[in-house]
Amino acid sequence: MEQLLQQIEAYKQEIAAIVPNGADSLEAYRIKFLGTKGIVKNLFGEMRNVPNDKKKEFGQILNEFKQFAEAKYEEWKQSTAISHQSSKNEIDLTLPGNALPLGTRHPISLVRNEIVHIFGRLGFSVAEGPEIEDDWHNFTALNLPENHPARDMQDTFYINQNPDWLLRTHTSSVQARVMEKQKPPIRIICPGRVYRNETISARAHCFFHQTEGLYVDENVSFADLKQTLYFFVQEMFGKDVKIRFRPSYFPFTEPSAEMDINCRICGGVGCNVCKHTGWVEILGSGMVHPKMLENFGIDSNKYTGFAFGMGIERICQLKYRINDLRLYSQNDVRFLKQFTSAV
Ligand code: 2U9
Repeated sequence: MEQLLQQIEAYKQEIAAIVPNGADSLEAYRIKFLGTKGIVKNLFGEMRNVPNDKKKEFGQILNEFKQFAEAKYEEWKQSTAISHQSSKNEIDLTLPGNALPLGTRHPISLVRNEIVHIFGRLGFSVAEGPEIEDDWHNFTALNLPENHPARDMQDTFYINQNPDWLLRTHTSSVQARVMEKQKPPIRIICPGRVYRNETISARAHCFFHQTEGLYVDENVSFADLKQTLYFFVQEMFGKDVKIRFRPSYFPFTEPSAEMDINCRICGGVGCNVCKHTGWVEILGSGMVHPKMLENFGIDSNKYTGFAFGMGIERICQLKYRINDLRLYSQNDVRFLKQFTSAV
């Protein structure tokens, strides 16, 4: 009995001296003192050698020792958990950073910005106007007579509450608003969204984007128009681009011309985009109709001007080979993330 008590005292001192130092030695401690073949279990086994009259006293001493050994185990376990937690919270500066998913600009925005940039270098500034327009700015002021097919309900979205209001069918209405307020020289481009009552398909959509341009000053000639648009396509598609003009008709310009470039998709050999002609139409243009200048109080004997209009989706199609108009508005990330640019 005396020997056992001395032994217990020695174990107690051993336990008290322990400084908790990690999960591995904690487990070794548990096995040594509290395991199924551990010291506490063995000491309880010694009960059978203790005289009956001392059994109760020895039992109490053993229980106290067991609690002492278990308390050390709990204390150790807790300090290990805390140090594990704090090491988890430390920032490891050697780890690679988390990549932030960066968005990309929409291809329509990219091409719009590029158009603005190119014409900006020629002194054109951007003018904007409302998408909900009145009949005067969208049609009447622009020489589009009462019975013009574009005014038809089939082609134009009218606003129910007021038959004079509509969703603009072109950004020419912005030019009209500028001509109303500003005297020449006028040198503007008008990029923006326009609406037409079309059934959505690969080749048609109920909204699309345009950039129109207007230059009114003294001595503006058709040669200026040609050179300006030639500069534009060279900047947009490369110096090797070829152009051709075909006579056309627009109510707001006289004479009018459509401009083609040699097909950027097939290089002129012939493909679906150029309908096997080697040429694709990219814009309409012309000298501002004198009647139009007079409509806005500009002296057509003193001033002349040129104007043009193009669909941004069309330029996008040729630049990025996008053959379905619906892709522009579906917002499929697999489509959108392919486009990157500096502007
Ligand atoms: C004013 C004076 C002149 C704008 C012009 C075009 C030719 C033209 C279309 C091409 C394809 C638009 O995207 S499209 O459908 N545009 O062909 N637009 S001249 O002329 C104007 C406009 C306003 C006051």
